[in-house]
Amino acid sequence: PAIIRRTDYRAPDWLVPDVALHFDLDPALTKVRARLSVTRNGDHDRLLRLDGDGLVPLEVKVDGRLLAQSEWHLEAGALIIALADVAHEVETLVELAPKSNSKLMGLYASGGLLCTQCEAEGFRRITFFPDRPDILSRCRVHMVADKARFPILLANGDPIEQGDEADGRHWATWNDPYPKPCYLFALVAGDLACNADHFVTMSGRDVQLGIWVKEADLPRTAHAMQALKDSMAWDERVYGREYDLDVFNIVAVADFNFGAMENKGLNIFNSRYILADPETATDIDYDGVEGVVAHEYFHNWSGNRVTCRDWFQLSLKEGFTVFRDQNFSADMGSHAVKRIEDVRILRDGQFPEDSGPLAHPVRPESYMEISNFYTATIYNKGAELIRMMALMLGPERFRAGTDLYFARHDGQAATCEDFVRAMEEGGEIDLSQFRLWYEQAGTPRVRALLSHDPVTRQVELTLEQSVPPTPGQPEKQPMAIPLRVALFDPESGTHHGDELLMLTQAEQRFSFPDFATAPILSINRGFSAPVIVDTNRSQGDLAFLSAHDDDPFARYEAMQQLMVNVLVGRIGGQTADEGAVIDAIRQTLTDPTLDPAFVAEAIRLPSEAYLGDQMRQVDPDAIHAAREALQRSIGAELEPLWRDVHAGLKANGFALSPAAKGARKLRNAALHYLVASGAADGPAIAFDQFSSADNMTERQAALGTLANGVSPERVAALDIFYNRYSADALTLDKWFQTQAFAFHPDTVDLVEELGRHKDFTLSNPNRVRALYGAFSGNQWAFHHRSGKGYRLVADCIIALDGLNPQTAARLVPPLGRWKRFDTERAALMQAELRRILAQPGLSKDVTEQARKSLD
Ligand code: B3K
Ligand code: ZN
Repeated sequence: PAIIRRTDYRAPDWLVPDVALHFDLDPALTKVRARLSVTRNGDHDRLLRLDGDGLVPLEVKVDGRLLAQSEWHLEAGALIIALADVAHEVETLVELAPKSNSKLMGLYASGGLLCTQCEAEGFRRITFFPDRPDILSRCRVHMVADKARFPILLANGDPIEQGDEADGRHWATWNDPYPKPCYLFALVAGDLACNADHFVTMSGRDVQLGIWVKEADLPRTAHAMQALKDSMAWDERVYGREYDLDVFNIVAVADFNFGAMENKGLNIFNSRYILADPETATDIDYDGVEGVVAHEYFHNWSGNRVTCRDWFQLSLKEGFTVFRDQNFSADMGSHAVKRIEDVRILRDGQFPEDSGPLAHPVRPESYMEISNFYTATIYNKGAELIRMMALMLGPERFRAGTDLYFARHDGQAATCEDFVRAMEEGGEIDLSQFRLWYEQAGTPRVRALLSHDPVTRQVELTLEQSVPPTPGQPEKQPMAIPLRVALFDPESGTHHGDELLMLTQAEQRFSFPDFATAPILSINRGFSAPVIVDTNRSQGDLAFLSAHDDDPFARYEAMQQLMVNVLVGRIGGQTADEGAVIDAIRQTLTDPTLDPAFVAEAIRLPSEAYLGDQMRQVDPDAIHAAREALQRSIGAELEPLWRDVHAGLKANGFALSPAAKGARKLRNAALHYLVASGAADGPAIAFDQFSSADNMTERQAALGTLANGVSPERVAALDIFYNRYSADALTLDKWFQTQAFAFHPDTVDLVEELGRHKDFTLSNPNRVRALYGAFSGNQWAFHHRSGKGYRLVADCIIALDGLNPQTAARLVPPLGRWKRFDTERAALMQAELRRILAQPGLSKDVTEQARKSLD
């Protein structure tokens, strides 16, 4: 397969200012007629090339004249036509079979619906078109379908007209007045019910809102609707961005490759990010709905009004939009807890990517298959880049920068460079060196050494940075790293202000005058830069910060570092003292000033994967054993406290307030430690919570806790859960996922069995992710020394590749971590990658990921 390079970008030869699409919809056979007005872009004599993927032109017309077969040809799926003048009308007719489209790209069928997914390159599976994001077209869509099976017909923009035909069919026409790239095209046809509401925008326009789902799911749409209205108001207030059409529709579908899609005026969602009620959704699910609804809504400006020039600029819309949704969610709940959660996601998902064979810059230089670049680096590291700029600029100047960006590029296909330039000009700052963040892959490491001279009373902070080599980038330049720092007086427990230091050189010293005693360093407060910081702080310093730091992230971080030090020490065979960890947890648990949601985060042990990431060679068994042992000690030493917390936080009835969510989070953490303590009544207490809970947050936490053990309650709870929810796909996913995540000695065998369960299917991406995606994130089980875990995942990738290559490719990266493991495991992982690559007819998606993973 060909490699596409960023520097090969060329402006399009032909533009398509207008397009009219006519769909004759049927799951078995859909006819698509497309009429494109095309105009020559510049003075050249190049042919018109319309991308196509698996399409056969049944008719090709130019300016109304039917072309002979000799007047066009196909080249790698694309339709090539010679045109004489500067403007023409080109018409094509193709046929599609949506019900046999298992890739879920283009037009496909899901649970009786017909729907589309075009980003990145799905539109070429619907009709011949120059499928690149820098071609913006006004689009009109006419749909005809059987009225009984498809009573609702939706597309982008505003509805114009509808009517019935004599034969039981009906039609609808939609028009989108905003020129847009074809990846934002969407249509939906089906038997859908609507949660209808409205929103009055800041200039007083009334927008009709609709969330479309299967009738039975209507009661589960209230949270999504509230999130939508909150997002609309937030974007007006915080960024001055108003919605621009008369209607905004969201449709939930069960089979979806991704979380959701921001199609103009018609967002299409994976149903797991729309449907929520206390019976089936956890608090994390509720937050996911709120965050993804906001994310897709925010794309209307950061993505749709201003789109991307080419796919190398993907983070222009994704990094910025993630940053926007993170801040929205923080405003809806707790800033402190949201920041901790986001950093955890970054460390668990992006840091490993950045240190492995698939590492790539936030603005990549090349790709084989763009679907493989919807990564944590583009999304989450990209958001951190925006966050650093916002921090360096401050709120007013950052807003001046975004105002300039939106004003200057509205209606355009822009680049990351355009964004940075708008920040520079609007925010009056020089970002020359900062641009390296877009170019250099790899997580920078900062070494921070603090020294104090009692005679001169000077404190000196020495900062050294290095960026590790990554594929294709052996040498790195020093980055511009904004670090928020404070120096604490150990006596009083206070500090003199918080400073933003700019580390711009490989090594730099900062002096602070007038300290009678050596202060304690609090650094990278708020996680101001996405870097790894090594310090010379003692366990005592960390214990101090875990009790006194007034920056919640830094306080959490001190506690985590305290735990990491003990665990990494023990994994390395040292007898590291766990007393400091237990004391810090006791102190945190009994501090009445702290938000329970923060406490729950702070007392949680670092994940096995995060611990693995701290080691040169990952030893999954030693990590598991050390972490379990520490958990048991914490549980046993503080058992009475866990009992109190667990009993004391039992709520009297369900509420979704931040306080109620925080209480559930801490209560679940207490249950977890209580069971981990080995107390004889642990499983019974968990089972009682499982049975009596009036919400999924407590029910699933109890189930997860039981699933880790081998008690009789485990079996009972899993059976009860299955019987209660087997008819509800989203909730049944939790049953698969809980078992795949479980720290149970037989997880590998259980996952193998679950892969053969009658409710398991490769055709639903959520189900695949619930079983194999979760399993490959379970370090201890996946890396079982037998290699069976690797084989199971590779078998799944091979089986899924023929159906849905995009989802198959997302399962490859865990197999690519082999360099970090012992030679036996590494050999087993490489062997599975080779076995995958040896499959005949392997997709471009999996080929790219597996090849790079072997390097
Ligand atoms: N923009 C979509 C991504 C769809 C990717 C498909 N390969 C979702 C989002 O980021 O909002
Ligand atoms: Zn997005």
